[in-house]
Amino acid sequence: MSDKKYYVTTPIYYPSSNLHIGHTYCTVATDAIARYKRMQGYDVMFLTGTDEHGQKIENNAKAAGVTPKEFVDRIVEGPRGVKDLWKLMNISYDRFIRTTDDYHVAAIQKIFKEMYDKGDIYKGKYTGKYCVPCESFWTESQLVDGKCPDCGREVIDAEEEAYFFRASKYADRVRDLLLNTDFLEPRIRVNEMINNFIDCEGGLQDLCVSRTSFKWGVPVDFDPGHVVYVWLDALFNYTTALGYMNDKYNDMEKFWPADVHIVGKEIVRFHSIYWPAFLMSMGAPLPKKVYGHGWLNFNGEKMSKSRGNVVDPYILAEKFGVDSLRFFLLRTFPFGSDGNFTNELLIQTINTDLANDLGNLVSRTTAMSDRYFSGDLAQGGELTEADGELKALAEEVTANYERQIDAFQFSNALGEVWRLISRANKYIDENSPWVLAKDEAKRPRLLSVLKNLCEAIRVAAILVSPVMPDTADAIFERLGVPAGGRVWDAVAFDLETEGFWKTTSGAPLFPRIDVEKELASLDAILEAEKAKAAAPAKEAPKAESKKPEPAEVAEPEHLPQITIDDFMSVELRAAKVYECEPVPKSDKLLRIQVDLGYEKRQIVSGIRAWYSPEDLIGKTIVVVANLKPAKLRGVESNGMLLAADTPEGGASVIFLPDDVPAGQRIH
Ligand code: ME8
Repeated sequence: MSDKKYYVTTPIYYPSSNLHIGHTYCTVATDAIARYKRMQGYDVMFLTGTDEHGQKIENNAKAAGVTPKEFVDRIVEGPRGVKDLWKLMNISYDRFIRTTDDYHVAAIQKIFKEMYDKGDIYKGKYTGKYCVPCESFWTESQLVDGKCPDCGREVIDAEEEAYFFRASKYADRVRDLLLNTDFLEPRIRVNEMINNFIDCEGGLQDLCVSRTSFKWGVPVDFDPGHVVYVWLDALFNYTTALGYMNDKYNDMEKFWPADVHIVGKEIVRFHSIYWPAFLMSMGAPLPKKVYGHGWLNFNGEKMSKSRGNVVDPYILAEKFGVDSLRFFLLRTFPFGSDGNFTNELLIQTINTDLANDLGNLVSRTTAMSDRYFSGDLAQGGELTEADGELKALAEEVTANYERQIDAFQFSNALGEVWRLISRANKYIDENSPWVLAKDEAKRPRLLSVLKNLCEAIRVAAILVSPVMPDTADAIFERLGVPAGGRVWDAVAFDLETEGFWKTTSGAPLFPRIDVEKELASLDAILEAEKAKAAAPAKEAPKAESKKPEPAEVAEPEHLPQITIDDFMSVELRAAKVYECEPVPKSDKLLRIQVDLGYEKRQIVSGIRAWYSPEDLIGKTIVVVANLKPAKLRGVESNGMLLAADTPEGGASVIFLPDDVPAGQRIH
């Protein structure tokens, strides 16, 4: 095992609702770092997870009529939940921590007690302004226009008996850490932290680290009624997940201190001031670095559920491909600054950088290799001096790329790779292989031109592999690069390698996107979200205007009220039935094969008494697409079809008009 170790983390996200493109951005960036370090031979620990306690989760669970644990379980483990999203996005995390995990809870209790015993946590009274969504207390002077300085939302007055962490005691050491080391990057965030929180009026304030106003947290075991403040609970995840103060893992010695915590700029305060102070209190080593990345806005506005402008990574990844989305996020936005996400930009980037530049380079090269050499470039060739330029550029690009990724500048690093790709495209035009091909005497030269191109593409594929792992593999396959040529050790441009270049051509790696069509489709989705967000909760119809219910209809069940978000978490889709048959040995069940447009599914439904397969085949039905798979009579069912109860106790399947395309969302 390598003695080069690397420990990298994402924030642990709140599973208070489904994650969006902002969370995906941070996680994809962290994944690229982890993959890059693994590629360079490091033994990597990549940690992500969820921050599951706190008032917001308690409130949301209550509104949904479930326990907080049921609520977070659904968002973390359920269909299209956090773990599903990371699987879809090809996130190679090594460990996933949930702060409700027993070992973490027990460790937090020990940590809290130890800080209390040494006098760094003491009991007092808190009066202040509290932002519920951010779980943050603020002093009057910290508010901006009377609102939460982090998120701009309303704050409420709050007073409670509480435990405090003596942050003031560590102010000098934290200032020194921020000012005199590279602990916090980008550097521009340092002054902001020092001026606003350490050298501000009154200095660094002690931090309130317990709550009594709600229950959903780690209980302070020596003082019932108090729960540990969610940020103290959350920050220690980075160490408990390695085994700190618990026996579940034993990796502290190996991986702590962390090499870098990747976090969004709004939580830099917690990570660069309180986190080191907590660790100083516990006498534990400090992480080497905190990197505060910028925010993604959408069409110039902050993304927010209530504006209905939250970008859903699922929709984009399914439409345009996981690697394209990963690439777009890291190529487009300089990591330390804010960025403006637009669908136009996404589609343009895919069409230009991926379809035109990279995709075309691979297609042209493999097509010519096919045409002129039946895909076999292994033997022969004739180099000229001009080829040295491509090699020199590849070397320069590789060195710059490494420097940029080491500084978390993904956009610049990819920009470097695209210099090589553009140069290779130009090299094709300069060397005009189609002209060389007309002259038998120039075949050795033609072969070398194609080899040069393959080699430039191979180097580029290694460099893009942390960002687009599947694409890199697909390219290696097309070029016939053996395993030994796909690794960092082989990144040097070298035409002498043996056994390379049995190429195959295939469908374009990145089909061009029809801009108008896809923009219209994304706009329609956005408009629907906005309309939903803007729609006031529908008033119950007035008693006098209410139509009399038909006598046969049962009394409503008076289920708990749900929010629009709850309803939106049920994914209803149009599905085309293309096969249907009775489930053997069951007189109730039909096995129905449906096409959801983006995938095919089997569902099992107990409607055989009222429908024969012929009644359904070719029809468009409504399916709950994100229902947990279940087995009915041993047959797997991946979803449920919608049907109305009939007065006779039967079922009347809901059919949609035939022209509704498969996979359309229904709400
Ligand atoms: O803050 N643009 O969790 P969280 C870019 N549980 N990044 C964004 C973003 C956006 N619009 N929105 C979110 C918490 N992020 C705490 C963390 S860590 C010990 C506890 C990313 O669910 C960004 O990385 O609010 C941000 O810091 C993180 O998600 C916040 O996620």
